[in-house]
Amino acid sequence: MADLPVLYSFRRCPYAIRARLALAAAGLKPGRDMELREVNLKAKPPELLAASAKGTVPVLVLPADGASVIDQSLAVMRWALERHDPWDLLRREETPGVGAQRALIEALIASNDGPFKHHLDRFKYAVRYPGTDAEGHRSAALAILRQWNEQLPQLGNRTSLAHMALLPFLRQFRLADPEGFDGAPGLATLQALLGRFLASPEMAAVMTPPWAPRAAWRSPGHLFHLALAEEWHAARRQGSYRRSTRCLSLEEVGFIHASHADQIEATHQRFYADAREVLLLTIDPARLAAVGIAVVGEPAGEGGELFPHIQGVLPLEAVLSWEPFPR
Ligand SMILES: N[C@@H](CCC(=O)N[C@@H](CS)C(=O)NCC(=O)O)C(=O)O
Repeated sequence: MADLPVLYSFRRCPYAIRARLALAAAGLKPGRDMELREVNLKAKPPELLAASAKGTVPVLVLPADGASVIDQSLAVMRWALERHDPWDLLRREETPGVGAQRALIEALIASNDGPFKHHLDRFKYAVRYPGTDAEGHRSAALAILRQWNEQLPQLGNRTSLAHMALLPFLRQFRLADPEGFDGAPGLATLQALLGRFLASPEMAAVMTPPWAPRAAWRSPGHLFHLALAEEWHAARRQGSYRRSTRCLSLEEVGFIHASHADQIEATHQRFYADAREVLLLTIDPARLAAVGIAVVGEPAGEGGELFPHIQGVLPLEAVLSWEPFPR
């Protein structure tokens, strides 16, 4: 897949959903037309950060195009639809009144990405905004939705860029309080539209593999360590992790065993297959280097394959995330 575009995505992110909807509408397929890398936002791959330092998804890297990078969801949508737009989502066909439709599409997207998103975040994630008036933000969001309820029908019965750009955010709003949304007065058109969108094959397609793999892509730029869950949780309480591998400590071995992305499964099979609760730790080698801990590639096992060996105590802050393994 060396020369294919790479899409960094996150299954539930509304920005990534809208990008995937447009890419799919343009007839593109993961595996065939692009490599899709599902991102764990707690352990962002260094390749993503090298392409776009702001570290948000979606990001589309176009290797055939001098490795140019598109790191805004709307720009990814337009890139896809400018290639192929079978439903005229961009409203490029010159039909009567289409100029007004294009202007309305822009206005709706600006309303979503600006004020609606602002109120959505403060209503849905109120705990992240201490002292916020969640109910006030919900009311403000509902006032915007009542405008959309009148405006979206002006785009006719056909789906447009605005539908794809807005509905993933409306989905999020509804998820925060489904009964509240479904029962809100003055939103009948929007409620029906969202219902159809959520049940649509287009939406189902981009929420399941291959558009939305359940497992995050494992970067060759990260290191991985399999740990017994109880030992990792004890380490978190104590402040540092000092196990080398199963049944052996750092003090006994002299280093901590680790794996590259493509070595995890075999390591698990060899040493942890019968263990009850195993966690896969994702480690940032840059954070090890920052505190002076070296990683040395050394041969292990019969084949002499090189494995990364961590030369010291594993600091908790170098562990970006942990998850049950196997999933
Ligand atoms: N303006 C960007 C916003 C994308 C964005 O904020 N995505 C969120 C996920 S929904 C993200 O990646 N956040 C980074 C993080 O959580 O660390 C776009 O349209 O692509």
